[in-house]
Amino acid sequence: MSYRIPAALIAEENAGAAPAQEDEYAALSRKLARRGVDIESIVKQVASFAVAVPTWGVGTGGTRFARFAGPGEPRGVFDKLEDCATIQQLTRLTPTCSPHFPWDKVSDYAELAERAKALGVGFDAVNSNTFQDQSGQKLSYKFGSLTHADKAVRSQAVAHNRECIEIGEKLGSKALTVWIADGANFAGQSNLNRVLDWYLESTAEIYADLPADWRLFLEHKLYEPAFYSTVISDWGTSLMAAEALGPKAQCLVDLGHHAPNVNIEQIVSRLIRVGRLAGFHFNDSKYGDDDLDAGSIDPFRLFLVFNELVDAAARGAPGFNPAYMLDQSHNVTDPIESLMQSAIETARAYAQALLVDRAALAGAQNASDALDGHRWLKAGFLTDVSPILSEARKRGGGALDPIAVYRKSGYRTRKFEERPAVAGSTSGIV
Ligand code: RM4
Ligand code: MN
Ligand code: MN
Repeated sequence: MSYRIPAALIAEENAGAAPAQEDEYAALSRKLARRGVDIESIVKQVASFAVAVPTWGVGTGGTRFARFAGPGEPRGVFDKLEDCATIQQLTRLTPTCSPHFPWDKVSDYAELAERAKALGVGFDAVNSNTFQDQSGQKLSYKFGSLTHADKAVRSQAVAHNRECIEIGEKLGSKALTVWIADGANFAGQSNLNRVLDWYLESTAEIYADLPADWRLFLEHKLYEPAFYSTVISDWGTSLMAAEALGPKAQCLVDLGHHAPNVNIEQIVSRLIRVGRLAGFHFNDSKYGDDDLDAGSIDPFRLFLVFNELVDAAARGAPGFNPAYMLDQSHNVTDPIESLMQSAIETARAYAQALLVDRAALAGAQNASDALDGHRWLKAGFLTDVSPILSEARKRGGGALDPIAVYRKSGYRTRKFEERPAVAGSTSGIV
């Protein structure tokens, strides 16, 4: 039997932390009541918040220089599911995981779905991978996949995406996320117009195979691994493609995939406006696609994104149904700790955004009172919502302090014993 954190340990640790939690929760409750906010309604909304964990995130990540493997890393998707389940067990924020193929390929998907169910996790969007050559693959993606100059390569990439949909159906997924590395390192390497034609042609074939209740998430990225141009470089190109494909195609925003200083919350607002926001890959960044932990560099930006989301939900924006996922690479931390912390920081931004007095904010905006508008926003951002987050977790059966319980449990050491290293393990992104 593989080790799982005992419920008794969570209960015991929660009991020890309860007096401080109750005191701080009561104080915040009084503070919010003075603003006319019922803390219970915020706790309820936070309790129903969910963000998917990437299966590739529970292995230690790396850079193009090196990967420093951690102890007890998952050796395959069954181990990854266990780690995802542990994150959910302690945080109650991550009921699903987002698998990546062929990294998570198995011979029996019914068995995989059953194991996930037994562990209490479901499956979110499936991710295809045509940015690497897989062993035994006939044609190479070195010069592109869905937009390769050779039709045979494009067809092979389309077939892989179709296979991802088939697998996803067996797992209960409802969306396919497509991110391609296609692009150019040299001006003149490819025709900027023709590659987009090929992208639309290839994705139209994938789109035609989508089940009726599925969505196609198109993920843009400005650069890397292509450094002169990428085919789906920005939200404008992504939106063009989504509109050409049809209503089931939407644009996925990975927070790390933009030029420095771009106003991401405004992009989010625009995509919501046209009913094309697929959802997010949350992470944080200082320079590029750094894949750092959500909220670790610029929590204010994360808050501003959630401010747009809460505003859209409040006004009942048509077609608003974003999927939330994390997409991070953990190079210097225990990935389970990073993912727990990131899920909590994402929920924190949501709770802070819920606290913004929208009527007062609109009043300031309508009166052209710039500073007051900013102050109403900041009032949400500057509220320490930690007692709300802890309360929602505790009520859901999670831990008041997930990282403390995780460390105390010795989970990582147990997994180190249970998971002897296998040669050629592919955990993490390098
Ligand atoms: C890419 C992109 C994709 C992710 C891969 C691993 O930069 O963010 O979403 O699947 O990395
Ligand atoms: Mn991503
Ligand atoms: Mn990325």
